[in-house]
Amino acid sequence: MNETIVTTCTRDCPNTCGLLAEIRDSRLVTLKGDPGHPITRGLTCVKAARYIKRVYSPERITHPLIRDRRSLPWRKAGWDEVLDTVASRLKSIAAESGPEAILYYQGYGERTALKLLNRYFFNLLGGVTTPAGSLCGGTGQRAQDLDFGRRVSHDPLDHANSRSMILWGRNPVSTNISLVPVIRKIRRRGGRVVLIDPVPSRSAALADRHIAPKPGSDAFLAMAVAKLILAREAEDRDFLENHALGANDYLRILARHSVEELCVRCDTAVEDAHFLAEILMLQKPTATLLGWGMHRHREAHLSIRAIDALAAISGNIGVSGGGVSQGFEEYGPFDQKFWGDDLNPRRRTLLLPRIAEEIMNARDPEIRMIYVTAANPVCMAPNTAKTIAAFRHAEFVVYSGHFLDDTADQAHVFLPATTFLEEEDVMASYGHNHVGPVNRAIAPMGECKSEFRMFHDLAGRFDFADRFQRSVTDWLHDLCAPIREQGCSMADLRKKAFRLNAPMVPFADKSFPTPSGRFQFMTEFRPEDLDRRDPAYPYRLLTIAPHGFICSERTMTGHDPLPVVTLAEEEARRLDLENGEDVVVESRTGTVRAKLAVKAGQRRDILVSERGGWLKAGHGLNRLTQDISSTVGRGTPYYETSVRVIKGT
Ligand SMILES: Nc1nc2c(c(=O)[nH]1)N[C@H]1C(S)=C(S)[C@@H](COP(=O)(O)OP(=O)(O)OC[C@H]3O[C@@H](n4cnc5c(=O)[nH]c(N)nc54)[C@H](O)[C@@H]3O)O[C@H]1N2
Ligand SMILES: Nc1nc2c(c(=O)[nH]1)N[C@H]1C(S)=C(S)[C@@H](COP(=O)(O)OP(=O)(O)OC[C@H]3O[C@@H](n4cnc5c(=O)[nH]c(N)nc54)[C@H](O)[C@@H]3O)O[C@H]1N2
Ligand code: SF4
Ligand SMILES: [Mo]
Repeated sequence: MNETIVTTCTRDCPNTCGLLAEIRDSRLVTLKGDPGHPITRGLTCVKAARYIKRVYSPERITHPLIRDRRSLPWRKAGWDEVLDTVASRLKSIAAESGPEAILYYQGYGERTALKLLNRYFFNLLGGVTTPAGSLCGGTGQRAQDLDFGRRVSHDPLDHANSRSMILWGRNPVSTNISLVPVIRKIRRRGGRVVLIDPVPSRSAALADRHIAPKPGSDAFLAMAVAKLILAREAEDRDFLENHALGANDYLRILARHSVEELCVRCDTAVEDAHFLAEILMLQKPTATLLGWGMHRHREAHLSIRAIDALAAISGNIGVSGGGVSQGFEEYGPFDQKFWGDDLNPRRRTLLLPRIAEEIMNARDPEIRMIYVTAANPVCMAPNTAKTIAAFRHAEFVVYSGHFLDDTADQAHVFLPATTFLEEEDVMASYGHNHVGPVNRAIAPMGECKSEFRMFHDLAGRFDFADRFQRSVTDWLHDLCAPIREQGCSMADLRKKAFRLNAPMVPFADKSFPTPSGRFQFMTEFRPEDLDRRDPAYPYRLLTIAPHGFICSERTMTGHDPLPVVTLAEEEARRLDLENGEDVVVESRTGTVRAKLAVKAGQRRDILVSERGGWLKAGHGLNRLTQDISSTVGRGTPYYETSVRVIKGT
């Protein structure tokens, strides 16, 4: 029998595509973009088709596993045995040491409506320790909160009104496919598109010009361009005088530096700054899209705030087709009281960017148990050696997921989770304003359970069972109350995506939820904060989004034997290294063996690689990264890591 199921991709991806899953004889045969979805418009990434292989992969774990010690091999077990074991550990540790001896670590793998209930479960348990901060976009979010009061982005549909676009550290060809046709249209209309990225990413081909500043130095470029606009008296005076706070302070900061000096500091040609200024003056409105790579620097807030300031000076705030857009709140449309955070006094949080140290240093109580869902921190958190030590410090680790990845290797129990194709749920997006249905396309593989079902069955072993054990339909009805209030019935939401009542153009009335009610310029800036260097380690390690995978969503067989690191031709020559040669990459934190790719036209001060390869497959680039926190926003400055490259042995 053939059937087509309308569903929504739940992967960690800003597109949150509407999908059509074609089922033949109960088997998933194709996954295509839904032509009826207003953002997807039938277009998805290469990873969508590949996901079918992941669902049916022979490496996928489709039955629960258990072991008494990490050194022992896994043993298959029934759900009753593993859930009994997990429940008894949760109970005994909470009774002996208090629930804060348990760390609940929820990753970025799947952020659906029902996933709110994971934390609800732990709050019913008494409230456990959770991470705070971000491995992803925390810095940018906080920086934009400071400027706008709240980070709110332009609806991607509003980019149809843009005359020009700046892709500021974003790589849509790999990470935001639905934006690609929008970008092409801007150029077809005669508008300019510029990519600003130290790396010549795949998206360079989309742009009229690729500007490659020194990593982490974008603030200087944004300031140079602002100065050029001011010099021509082309700034938006009305906005600066009537809708902004701190404009004069910011103009004074700009006055301290010349355009030439700023361009030297970001190692960009003055001509490139002129090119950007021309676009901002002559091709209004300009949409600026911030990527996530921008965040992964210690002082990233300064760059993001300088970019916001540039948009303000050039008259692009609160204007259709303009704006500085980064992303949306993927849990925003759901009723957040179901996190259950008000059930207990505030519980302990651990700083995510320094999670390993934080776990090891936690006292009263110590962290005795870690429960991981939809995450692979051993691979994806910074400083792998420390992360492994921290996981080993815990006496009991539960891992819920799909594959035996680096984090599963540190666990005592493996709970096999369904993929979104085996689930019923609702998904909102961090890349647009549509929520969509997650409809079950195929039956759960083997004995896999959705995370909701796991917590539902676990709850049955506790005295709060009746508060958790409700049907998926009832829970979704309640979780989606704010969506229903906007006029979308649950029946409609099962059929197709719904556009939330969110602004197309944020701040169109020029009022901002800041303390002053105005846009707030940054009023302090120390250039030396952005100029850190370590002469012994000359290259910034940029571990960017792979084209064919999302982060560590891979399998053992899906890896090259070694990670590939890309270096500029001139540097390879200087170091007497050849394309394809084995090399060793060293940082102050660790060492990784890799294969060298030599690239003409790449900046000389960077080493580029794809993030997410597994440690156990010989990759594990986070062995090199340092576990520090960003100055603002508790983000993780992965790209603050400097490395050197030497010949392999
Ligand atoms: N194919 C694929 N898609 C993905 C993902 C994936 O791994 N693979 N990951 C998902 C996730 S978790 C996220 S957060 C998003 C990320 O989506 P993007 O932000 O589009 O992708 P990134 O590769 O993280 O970063 C984008 C670019 O930022 C650049 N960059 C680094 N430092 C700087 C800087 O100082 N200044 C400037 N101007 N640019 C800089 C990098 O070189 C990189 O090319 O994509 C999501 N989608
Ligand atoms: N060096 C370096 N490190 C980085 C980054 C970088 O740029 N450089 N980027 C950072 C970024 S932006 C991010 S977002 C983080 C990501 O860090 P993580 O969230 O820890 O890692 P992912 O690799 O996205 O793994 C998500 C896992 O969730 C699983 N999963 C998917 N759906 C479900 C489900 O329903 N239930 C369960 N239980 N599991 C599910 C997937 O199979 C996958 O294994 O990594 C960060 N790490
Ligand atoms: S991974 Fe991203 S682009 Fe690919 S189908 Fe899913 S949401 Fe769409
Ligand atoms: Mo991310």
